[in-house]
Amino acid sequence: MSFRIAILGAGPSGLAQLRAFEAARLAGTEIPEIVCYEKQSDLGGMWNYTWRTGLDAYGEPVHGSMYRYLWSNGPKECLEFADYSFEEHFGRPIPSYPPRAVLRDYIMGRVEKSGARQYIRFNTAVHWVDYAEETGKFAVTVRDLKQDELCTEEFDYVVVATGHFSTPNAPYFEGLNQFPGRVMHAHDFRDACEFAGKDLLLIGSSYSAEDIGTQCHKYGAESVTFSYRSQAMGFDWPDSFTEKPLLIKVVGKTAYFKDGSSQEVDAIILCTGYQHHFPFLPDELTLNTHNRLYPEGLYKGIFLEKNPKLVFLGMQDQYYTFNMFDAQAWYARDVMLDRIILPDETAMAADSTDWISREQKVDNPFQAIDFQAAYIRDLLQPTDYPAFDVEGVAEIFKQWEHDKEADILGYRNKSYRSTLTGTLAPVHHTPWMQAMDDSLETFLSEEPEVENLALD
Ligand code: FAD
Ligand code: NA0
Repeated sequence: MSFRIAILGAGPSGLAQLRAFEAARLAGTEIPEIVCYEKQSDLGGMWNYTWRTGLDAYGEPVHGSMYRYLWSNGPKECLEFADYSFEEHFGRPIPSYPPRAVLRDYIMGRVEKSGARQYIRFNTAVHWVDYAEETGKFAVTVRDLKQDELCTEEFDYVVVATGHFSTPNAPYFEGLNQFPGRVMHAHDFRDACEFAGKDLLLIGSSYSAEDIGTQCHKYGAESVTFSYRSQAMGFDWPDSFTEKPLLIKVVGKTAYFKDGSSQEVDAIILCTGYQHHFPFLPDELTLNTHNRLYPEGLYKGIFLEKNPKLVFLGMQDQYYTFNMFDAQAWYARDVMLDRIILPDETAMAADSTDWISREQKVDNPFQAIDFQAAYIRDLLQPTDYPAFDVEGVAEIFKQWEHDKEADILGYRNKSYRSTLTGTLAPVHHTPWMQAMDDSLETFLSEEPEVENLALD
C-alpha cells in the first residue's frame, strides 16, 4: 500500500491505533506503512510510573502524572478491551479495582500478543508537524533522544495520541510564592508517604483531588482540606477531611477561604487539572479545547474538520477509556483505508454542532455516562470492532457512582460482572484501606496482605 501514517505516542490511544491496523492486517488487508513515535523508552503512556518530575533524562518534559500506590478509580469491567478480556490476559478472574502495575500489564499484554511493538520508535520525541497544501503531505520532525539528532519524514496521515493529562493547569493564588512549605501540582505528586503527619490543602474537586486526598489519608496524613471553585465533592468524608470554598490567599502557613474561614496547612497540592497542549503543532493544526465530552472542531471527536488527515485520539473527558480509544482507532483506521468516506467540511461541522448541543444538555454524571455511551455506539456501528455491551458498561459506571457516594474509602472493595465474559469479579484478599502494597505480585497472590509494607 502506497501511503504512510505517523502515530504520535504509544499510550493506550496510540496502541489502539496500532492494534486496529494489526487486526486488519491479520484479516488479510494490506495496510499502510506505519511509524509510531514515542518519547518514553517503553509503551504504556501514562501507565508507566516514573520517579522523575520536571524534565526527563534528555531534557524533554516528563509525561507521567501517575504516582505510587495508584489504584484504578473505576471498575476494570468498564475499560475492558472487547477483543482481549482481563480473564484471557491473567488466565483467571481478578478483582474489579486493580493497581496501576496490573492495568499496565494488561495493556502491554494485548500489544505484545499482536506484534504491534515493531512499529514503535522509542526514545523519539515529536518536535514539529507541518502540512504542505501543494503535496497534501505532513512533515514530522522528531528528535532521536539517545543520538540527540533531529530528522524529518513525510506522511499522508498523522494520528495525535499524546494524551492530555500531562501539562498542568496551575493557577496562582496570592501568597503562594511566600508559602513556607511544599507547593506542587498533582502532575508532580509521586509518593503519599511524604505527607504522613502533615496537614494538607488540595485545590480542586475532581478525580485528582479526591484520589490524592484519600491516598494521603491512607498513608498517614494528619488532615486533608479540599478547596473547591464550583462545587464541593460532598462525599461522606472521615473526620480529618474538610471541604472549603475557594482559596483566597495564603499568609505564612495560614490559608484563607472565600467563606471567611482559615486553616493552618503544611503543604499545598494544586489538583486543578491539565491543559490540552500540543507544542509540536502549528496554530492551524492545533486543537484548542478544555477537558470536555465533545471537543469542538473534531468530526466524530476524531478528525480535525479543517484538515481531516490529522486525527486526534483520546482527547475527550473520559468515563470510558481503553474501549473508547479502540472505538475511535477502528473508525479512524477505516477512514484511512477508505472503508468509511468522510462527508464535506460543512456536513462534518453540522454533525459536530448536533453532538455539542447534546453535550450542553448534560448536567449530571449519569447523563454524561449516557452521552459517552451514545458517542461510542455511533463510532462502533460502521466498523468491525468486536461487539461489546456499551449500555451494560454504562450501567456499571452508574453503579460505581452510587458505590462511591455510599462509601468513598470503601468503594474499591466492590465487585462487578464483566460484560464480555459474564464472570463476577472475586473480592480482593485485602480491603483497599489496608492494602498498602500495590505490586502486581501482591495483588494477584491468593493470600491477604499481612505486613504494612508501605509504612515500613
Ligand atoms: P497517555 O497515556 O498520556 O499516552 C500518551 C503518550 O504519548 C505517552 O506515552 C507520551 O510519552 C507520548 N508523548 C507525548 N508527547 C510526545 C511527543 N512530543 N513525542 C513523542 N511521544 C509523546 N484512566 C482509566 O481508565 N482508569 C484510571 O484509573 C485512570 N487513572 C488515571 C490517573 C491519573 C493520575 C491520570 C493523569 C490519568 C488516569 N487515567 C485513568 C486516564 C489515562 O490518561 C488514560 O487511561 C490513558 O492513559 C490515556 O491514554 P492516551 O494514550 O490517550 O494518553
Ligand atoms: P483531574 O482531577 O486532574 O483529573 C484528570 C479540577 O480543577 C476541577 O475540580 C476544577 O474545578 C479545578 N480547577 C481548575 N482550575 C481551577 C482554578 N483556577 N481554581 C480552582 N479550581 C480549579 O482534572 P479534572 O479536569 O477532572 O478536574 C479539574 C484525569 O485524571 C481524570 O480523567 C481522572 O480520571 C484521572 N485521574 C484518575 C485517578 C485514579 O484513577 C486519579 C487522579 C486522576 P471546576 O470549578 O472546573 O469544577 C486514581
